[in-house]
Amino acid sequence: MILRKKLPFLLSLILAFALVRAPCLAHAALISASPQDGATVPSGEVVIQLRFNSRIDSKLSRLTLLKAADQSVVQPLETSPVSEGLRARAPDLQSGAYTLEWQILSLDGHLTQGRLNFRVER
Ligand SMILES: [Cu+2]
Repeated sequence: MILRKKLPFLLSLILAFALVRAPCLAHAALISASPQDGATVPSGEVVIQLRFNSRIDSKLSRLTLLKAADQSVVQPLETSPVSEGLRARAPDLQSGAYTLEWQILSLDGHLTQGRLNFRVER
């Protein structure tokens, strides 16, 4: 009897929870990257492009290029927005192993970050 009275309340509580939680499923996850993780690309200008599963705030998102060996910053990357992603140019990459670090603010206000590794060879 008591349960029957409380049921609508419980259901609305569950629904409210689901609605609050729902946007969190939308925070940005990487869906494609160029160079891909583990790829080898020719030296010279390397165009970096990352796409995510949702729209992002490109002004508050950033890409950093590091030397894989000691994780020192190679160069700051100036990014430009592409649809649901970011693009950057690394003008003159020498042979070696690199780590690309990304930090992305999705429009739901959540920050996600990750990294990928690639090699540059002549
Ligand atoms: Cu989220």
